[in-house]
Amino acid sequence: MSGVFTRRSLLSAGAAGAGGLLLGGCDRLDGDPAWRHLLGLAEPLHMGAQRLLIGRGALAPEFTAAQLSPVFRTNGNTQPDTGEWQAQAASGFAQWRLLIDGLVRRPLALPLAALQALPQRSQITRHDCVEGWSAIGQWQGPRLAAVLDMAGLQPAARYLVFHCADRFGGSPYYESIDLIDAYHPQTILAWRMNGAPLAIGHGAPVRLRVERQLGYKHAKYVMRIEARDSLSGLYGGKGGYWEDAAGYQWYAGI
Ligand SMILES: Nc1nc2c(c(=O)[nH]1)N[C@H]1C(S)=C(S)[C@@H](COP(=O)(O)O)O[C@H]1N2
Ligand SMILES: [Mo]
Repeated sequence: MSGVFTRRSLLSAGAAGAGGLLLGGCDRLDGDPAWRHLLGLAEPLHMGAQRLLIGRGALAPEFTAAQLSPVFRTNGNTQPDTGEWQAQAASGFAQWRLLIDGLVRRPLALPLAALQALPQRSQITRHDCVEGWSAIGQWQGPRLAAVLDMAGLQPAARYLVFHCADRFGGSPYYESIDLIDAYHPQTILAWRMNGAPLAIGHGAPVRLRVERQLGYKHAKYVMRIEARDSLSGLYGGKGGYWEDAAGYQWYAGI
């Protein structure tokens, strides 16, 4: 996690590596995005460090059915209190629609059946909550990428915001990710968990699984996915409920 690498240790590691590179020609170093990052020219350290050292495209570990946790606890809100979601739950989510809007060419309102009809991905992964617990579960759903391709992102789109049905003290839960995580192969809109439709407590009818990040990024009760060019001006401006409310890091890569 973020505490492992300091700017100082990265700079010295980079300097050591640079010695070898320099032998091969310093022009190569100048254009190297990783090196530009170490010089402080690129994005914030934590996110850049992950991309540099292990790659943001790397897969999260997957497990076997024998390794599934016997109990996968619920956390945070376990039942939205908004009337719209409650009415939809009462009718088995028959009227539920996932809205895809913002910077897309074709705004969509997808019923659950449309998500179920897309090619499915199933993965057994470990969920890590910052509060200090982990659990291994199986998740199934279409890749977020498939839904984004249906809607067609506009060129200015940089972030996907997940608007949820639940609130804490009147503030809606929301989360956001960038396009690297949105198109990551393990980023799915999960409607099944452990071989059964997603339970209410785990985010029915659909939740985000963004397996390379901590638990709070995995938005439950997703109602709307909004493509944006910036996160500023949205609620507290930090890109997520816990980021705004408690200073959690927006990029929660593990
Ligand atoms: N909409 C919404 N999504 C949420 C939360 C929440 O309270 N509301 N809690 C987050 C946190 S902190 C964790 S650890 C996981 C918990 O998921 P689970 O209830 O399936 O264990 O959901 C995340 N996504
Ligand atoms: Mo969490």
